[in-house]
Amino acid sequence: MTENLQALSDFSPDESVMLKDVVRGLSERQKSIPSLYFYDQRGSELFDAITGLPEYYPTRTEIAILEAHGAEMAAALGPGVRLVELGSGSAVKTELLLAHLEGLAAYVPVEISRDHLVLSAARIAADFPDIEVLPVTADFTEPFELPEPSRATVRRNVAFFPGSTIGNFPVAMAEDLLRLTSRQMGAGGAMLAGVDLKKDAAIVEPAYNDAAGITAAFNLNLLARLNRELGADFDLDAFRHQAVWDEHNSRIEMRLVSLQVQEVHIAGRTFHFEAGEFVITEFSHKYSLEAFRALAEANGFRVAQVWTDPRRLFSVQYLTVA
Ligand code: AVI
Repeated sequence: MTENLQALSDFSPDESVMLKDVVRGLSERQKSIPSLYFYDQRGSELFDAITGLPEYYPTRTEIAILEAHGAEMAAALGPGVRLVELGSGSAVKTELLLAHLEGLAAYVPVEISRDHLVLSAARIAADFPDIEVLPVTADFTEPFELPEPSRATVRRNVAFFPGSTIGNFPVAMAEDLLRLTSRQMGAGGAMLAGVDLKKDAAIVEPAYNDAAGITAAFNLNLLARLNRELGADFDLDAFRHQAVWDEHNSRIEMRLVSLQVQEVHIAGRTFHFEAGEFVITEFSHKYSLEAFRALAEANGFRVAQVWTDPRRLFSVQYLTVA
């Protein structure tokens, strides 16, 4: 282990939470499964493959914005920052930002999955030997304690939340997360967030219905995971991936559609599916700049600066605690 990397204490998230979440979601009239369960080992690999697809514009566009404006972002953040990354799966983006930040007090990646966290924290610590890396295993939608750096003084806390993961939260949960994060970062704090922008359905829909079928495999992998980890008996050939643009709610809705009348069993419970009935597996909200400003400003932040690409597909937004 490198000297600048703090060891992690043991933390095992409650496995029965997944069973509870899945049973609750499948018991509703409109069945759903929380999208956070996409990301087992295979799901994370498939998501990585998605980010390189020709139709999937968000990742490469956000990286281009960080490449073009990373120095301005670092200047806005200033020295003495404790940079708290919410979710730590975004290697390239983090490195692009860290490369510009001078006098960082500490880098604090926060992740629920210990395995992901150990790998990403070790990589950053090795690539940036001068940065103190203080990983935290926690669910960042709940309050958690910020670790203190041993060598530097913290002048301000800044949350880094790239990837438009905020778009995967239902709006009420995005509001809760913004409020909680503004409180956690505290007075003088800020947040640098990647936010996918509202655009023509002709661009958004293909990003979630790629020709190579990787997003379909990513969606169906959720059922394979439930079979393996919860002993469910989903027939993967009896469901199909669907992703539709919902203009009214300005979001992509990912679904798994039942191809026939069928029953699925999980932990002694039976779930009935009609032919054509679907399970919602993910929302991916796309915000206009005005809509995101209203969301941020009603929930503890002020939009201080926004960077976008020339086609205005994606944005990186610097929000200061109000
Ligand atoms: C992680 N998240 C921002 C992705 C998105 O675009 O909403 C997840 C994803 N789902 C299907 N493709 C990618």
